[in-house]
Formats: sequence, structure tokens, C-alpha cells
Amino acid sequence: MPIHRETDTLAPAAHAPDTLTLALQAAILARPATAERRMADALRALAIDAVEAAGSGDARVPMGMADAATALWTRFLRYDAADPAWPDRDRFVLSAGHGSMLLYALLYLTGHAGMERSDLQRFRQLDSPAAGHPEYEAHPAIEATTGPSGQGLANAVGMALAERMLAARFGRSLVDHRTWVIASDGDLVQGLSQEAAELAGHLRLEKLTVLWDDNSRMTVGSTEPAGSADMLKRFAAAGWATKRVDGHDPVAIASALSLALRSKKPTLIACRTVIGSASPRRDAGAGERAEAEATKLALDWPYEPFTVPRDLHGRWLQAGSRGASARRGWLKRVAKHPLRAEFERVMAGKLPDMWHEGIAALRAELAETRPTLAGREAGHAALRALAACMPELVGGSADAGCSTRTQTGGMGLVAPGAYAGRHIDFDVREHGMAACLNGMALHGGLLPYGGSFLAFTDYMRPALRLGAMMQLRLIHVLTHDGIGVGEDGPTHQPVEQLASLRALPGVHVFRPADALETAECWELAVRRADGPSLLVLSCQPLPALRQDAAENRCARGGYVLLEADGPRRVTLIATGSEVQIAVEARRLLGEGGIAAAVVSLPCWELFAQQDEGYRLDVLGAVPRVGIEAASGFGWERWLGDSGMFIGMTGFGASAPYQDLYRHFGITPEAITIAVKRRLQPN
Ligand SMILES: Cc1ncc(C[n+]2csc(CCOP(=O)(O)OP(=O)(O)O)c2C)c(N)n1
Repeated sequence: MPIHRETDTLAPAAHAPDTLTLALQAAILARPATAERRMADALRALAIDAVEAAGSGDARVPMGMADAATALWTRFLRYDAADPAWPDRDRFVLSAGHGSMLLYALLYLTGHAGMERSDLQRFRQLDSPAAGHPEYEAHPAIEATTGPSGQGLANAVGMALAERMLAARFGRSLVDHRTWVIASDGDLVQGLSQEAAELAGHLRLEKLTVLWDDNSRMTVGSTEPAGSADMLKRFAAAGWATKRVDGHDPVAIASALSLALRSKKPTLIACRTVIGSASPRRDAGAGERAEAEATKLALDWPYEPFTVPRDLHGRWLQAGSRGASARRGWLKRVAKHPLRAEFERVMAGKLPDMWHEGIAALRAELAETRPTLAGREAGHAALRALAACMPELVGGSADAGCSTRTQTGGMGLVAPGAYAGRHIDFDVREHGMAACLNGMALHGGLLPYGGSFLAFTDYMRPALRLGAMMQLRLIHVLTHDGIGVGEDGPTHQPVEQLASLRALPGVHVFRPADALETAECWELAVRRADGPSLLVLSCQPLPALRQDAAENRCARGGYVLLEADGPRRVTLIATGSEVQIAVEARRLLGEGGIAAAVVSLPCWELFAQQDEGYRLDVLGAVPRVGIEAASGFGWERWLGDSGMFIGMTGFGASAPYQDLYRHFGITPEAITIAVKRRLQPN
């Protein structure tokens, strides 16, 4: 019986089944002929069928990890297909998102509504919940969008941390669940995995278990392992319990999973599996029909595509309702729990009744006292005011908690084994922090924030992107927002970051001009329910520019801070620390008889949402000058063809910041000269 046959032009020249395919078949056939084995084979067959139907996709993770996934989903994972959003369910993250069909097959077989056979048949097609990679919003049982290697694993660390923090607050009768991950080599070789593993190990997140598809670390197309680091030692050094098992032996897997339940550390289980094929084509998506057919034959799986025998499907459906009684028990407990209302509030992401009091008082005080404050100091004051009214506001910083001023008194430090605090020291791990915050937001019940320097958002970019894609409710506090960093020089002075972050769909980038605007922007960030907010704050002092606190003027994204004295001849549009420069330029221009208005534009995204009439009123139908100590990329959107931009054209330099503003020509005098030249060319 042939197990490999050429059927399409994309297939390589005729060859015998590769040794790896044979090895896989031998390994899976060596398992005892139990119902559990057939259940795993159902996952494999569905994955093969879906990849075939789509003509693309990757069945290697389902092929390798079907046995481990079956053990996990039939005996350990606590879930109820009838209610995938049950708050105390275990979280399962398929970090190896390229093997998405494993998750879709599991959801379908366990009876999750909204993942039907017809959806699997439309694997990777528009609007199918069975998308190319797991997509968070596509189905309620998909806990995270995964695909970029390493992210899911790091999200899971955030989820496991959120569980511990919420358990510390609400008690075990409301919060007591585990987090499980299936990861592949790609997840573990990513640098991010080291940051995430160290966080989990240090914080002793014992309810986190990672099952690693340990299939020889072969990169696609090669037959030689591409790495030789000892992963188990690496994780052990980071504080994990580790175990290696035969990934095709259900008994060994179950016993390792039982060990994980008792572990006092996070656990990595290396599931030694045999990769399906080393052919690049499968990964590239050609869907080698011959190989697929051969594998199904070898599995003794004679059924039509997408067909699972009734008794087998019945077993899977049973597994899907295994958690039903646990869920009912939990519902009973929550119904009479004294903290029920508060728990439900935070899980729903609703703001507490009095959330606004602290920040409203701060805004009034700032309007009254008009302090000169660095953006980060004003941010600290706003955080303090909000945190006092919002116990779910938790966060930390990467490296520079004191520099970003994101740690406030009274929030307490989260420590190994002690999770009642609200501040997390992420150490110098920007990427790990950002992915962890995503996981905390995905978990629910917390509004997480993280502090870093704006220049180092480059280190967290992949996680920022996924947070934006998943529309997560979280906040990044990004200080040291430009050449105002001064003596630390160009490495620490962001230039292009503002433009690149504004290009990220769905994030709100706030760059407030003074302490009052900072409080307003923090308030808007906390209020936002449908995506990340980035608060970009200065480290140099900013004078107070406003005294009207009644209305949150940043809510419209931009507004006229100072109207022109007389008919407007030019509009000076600035953000953050450059607004004060625009204000001074307006004065100088006024002395020269040129009536200028100053517009503060702290949040482009909110401004873009305003109606055109408002935007035109604010920007004016006169020459516009954009002023921002950063790249001008994107400013043409507000300035139009006749506009001018005063900012940076390259990297910064190391010097006291006042000297830098002069050196780069971002001064009231330079603006005045440029405007005069424009308006009075001769
Ligand atoms: C950050 C990132 N880089 C590259 C990829 C593209 N990619 C998808 S799967 C894969 C290799 C996966 O290899 P492995 O993790 O060993 O999985 P397996 O071969 O076992 O399926 C790569 C590089 C990705 N998803 N994310």
C-alpha cells in the first residue's frame, strides 16, 4: 500500500516517504489501541483534511501534539464547552499558532458552539472562526491571538499572574484555575520566551504548565537541528520544574501533567514527538494530498474528510462537558459570595462608581495651582489619584520604575508567592512586560499598565501590535519622550517612535502638553474599553498652560489652546513639550503683528474621529505649522500642502536638553522666522 504518492505539480519529484513521515507513523502506531488514541487521531485527521481543503496551513503541530492535547483536554483542562467565558475556567493557549487546526479541531469535537464542521471545512477562509492562526475575537474559546512565535507563551505568563493576583484579592473560592500552553520550538527559541520564563519562574507561577512539542528543533526544510541549547536546563535555571516524556505516550503525558498539578514551580513538559514531515511545502501550504492520504491510511482512518465516527465524537463531547459540574459549583459559590458584585464588575471591565473622584479632584487642583511638572511626575500624580479609586488598576515597569514614575505608594510589590500587591517589577524586560500585560488584559479582571521609555517601545513592538490587534484594554506609560531626554543622547531620544506608534491601528497615542492635560489623558486611557492607550510623557518640566478643568479638552484629541488675537493668519499645532514653545512663538509673532493660534493635539486618533467641521475650525484655513521634536512623518495629514513642519530630521544628540532644542532649531524664534518667511516672503 503506497503511503506517499505524487498527485500535484507542486509535489517534489517522486520519492519514497521521507524517513520522518515513516518515523511519525511508526510512533503513533506504536501506541496502545485505546479510545484515547483514536480520539487523538480524530484531531490529526481533521487537521489533515482542513489543510488539504484550504490548500495551505500546517498540520505538523496537530500531528505531533494530538496525543498530548488529548490527554490535556480529556483529563486535566477544566473547561465547559457550554460556557467558554466562565471566569474560573482554565486558560489554554496554543502558542504554536501555526498549528491552529489543533485548537479548532479540539473546539469542534468538544462541542463548542460557533466552531462547526462547516467552519473547519472553511479553514483559512474569510470570516471563518477557523482562521489561519488563532484569532482572539473569532471564537470565545480562543484565549489569545497567536502566531508570532513566543507571544502566546508570554501571554500565558500574564494570565497565570493575573490569576494569582485576583485569587489574592478575591480568594480561592472565586479564582482558582490553571493556565496551560502548547508551544513549539519556535516559541522557545524566541528571546521573548526567556524573559517570560524568567518572570514566571521568579514569581513562582506554579499553576502555569507548558507542553512543548519537542520535535528536534528542525527549521523548515532542513534535516538537521538548528539549535542545541538544553531547553530543560534553560527553564530549570529560570526556576521551572521540567520533565521530558514521550509525546506519543498518553500514560507518560498524563503522569507528567499530574506532576505539574503538584509542582510548586511553573512546569515545562518536553513532549518528545516525531515531526510529520521535513518538507518545506507543507509549511508553505501546498497541502500534499498524497502524504495526507498516506498518513490517514497509516492511521487506519478510512472515513470521508471531516468525518469523525459518532462514538468517537461522543467521547469528545463528553470531555467537553467534563467541567460542567465544576462550573455549576462555582456559580453557586459566586451567587452567595460577599464580593460577587465587585468580582463581576472587574471581570466585565466596568469602572467602579467612584472611579472619577480622585482624578476629577486632581484636575481641579492642577487648574488651580498650575504647577510646572515633568510629564512623568504629572503622570505619577494621575496614576495615584486613579489607583486609589480603582483596585483593578495594577501594573509595573520594565527597568525604570523610578524613572517612569509608575510605582505609587500603597500599591505594594508583587513578590514570589505573594500576589496581593499591585506593582510588578518586570526588570529590564520590555518585550516580556508588554506580552505579559496583554495576557493580564486577556485574562480579565485587571486593568494593567506598564512603564518604559518611549525609545524602547521598539523592544516591545510585536506585543504592542498584538495588543492593538486584540483591542485590549491596557495602558503603556512611555516616558523620556524626545530630545528632552538630553544628556543620555540619541540612543535614548525617540525620534521615529511617535510616527510608528501612530501608524499602529487601534492604539490611542496621547502626548499631553502639561500636567492638566496629562491628568485628562490618563482619565481617557482608563475610560477606554476597546484598545490600548499609550501615554507619552516628558521627563523635562512642563509649565502649566491651562486653567480650565471643567471639560476634558483632550477628549476631542485636539483643541484650540489659544485663539489668535484678531483674524487668524497662522495656526501653530504642537503636542507635548512643544506646545509651550508654540505658545511663546505665538507671543513673538503677535509682537510682529501676526495673529497666530495655538492648537494642542495630544491624541491624533481621537482628533481624527471628530467631525470635519470641528477639525477645520481647530486647524484653521490658514497656513499651518506643525511643531514636534520628532520625525515629521505623518504630519502632512494635519498640515496639508501649504503646511510647514518644525521638528527633527534625524537622530538627536547628547547635551543638556535646552541646548538640543536650540541646536535642532525647535525654538520660538526659529518658528517665528519660518512663519514670517512664509507669510511675508520678501
Ligand atoms: C516571530 C515569528 N517568526 C517567524 C514565524 C514564522 N514561522 C511560523 S511556524 C515557524 C517554524 C515553526 O517551527 P517549530 O516551532 O519547530 O514548529 P514545527 O516545525 O514543530 O511545526 C516559523 C518560523 C512566526 N510565526 N513568528
